[in-house]
Amino acid sequence: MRDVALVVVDMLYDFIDGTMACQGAGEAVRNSLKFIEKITEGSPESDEIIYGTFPILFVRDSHPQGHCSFQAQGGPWPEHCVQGTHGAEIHEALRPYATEELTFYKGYKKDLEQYSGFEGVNHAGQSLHEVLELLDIKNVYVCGIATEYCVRNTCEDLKKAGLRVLLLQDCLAWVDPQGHREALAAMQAEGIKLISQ
Ligand code: VGL
Ligand code: ZN
Repeated sequence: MRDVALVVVDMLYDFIDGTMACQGAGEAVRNSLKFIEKITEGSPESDEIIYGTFPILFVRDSHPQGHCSFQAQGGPWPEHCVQGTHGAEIHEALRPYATEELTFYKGYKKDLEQYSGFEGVNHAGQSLHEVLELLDIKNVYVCGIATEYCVRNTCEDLKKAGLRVLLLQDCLAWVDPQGHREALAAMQAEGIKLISQ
């Protein structure tokens, strides 16, 4: 199982209980944590996935003040995930699994909306895509928020790059229930595999 990774998209306080609190977020965090606990156990002797051999990559929406996606600037969204605020932080239950090298920021340019985490960059300037290639990852599990926006765009870019994408459908939260269902159906039709853990 050395070519498998998990990508956790935008499990940040503003999307969980903040200015853009999404439906299902509490469940999504609990189930993601369960999944992570499952994949990080096992022993070197077994075929199980071993802690540390299963990279967990985190995507973080990270906006400057006055970002173009905010309503005050004529965008569609309330102010959210402003750099340096609590709302932009990864949920504390998941944070122990995040490392600097495997945390990728997006939406940090004032005039650019970036739903997909694919081109997100870490502090060393490497993109998520680049790091997945360096790690020789062929299969990615994806969980996160919001299904219709950042999760969908990230999954589609991963799929287009030739990866096998396994979407953890119990580990998602959404802006709108119908939008969530439609996004799942569309992704499934594109060859993204929906799985329940
Ligand atoms: C997102 C809207 C604006 C997301 C981010 O993470 O899905 N949605 N910024
Ligand atoms: Zn955003």
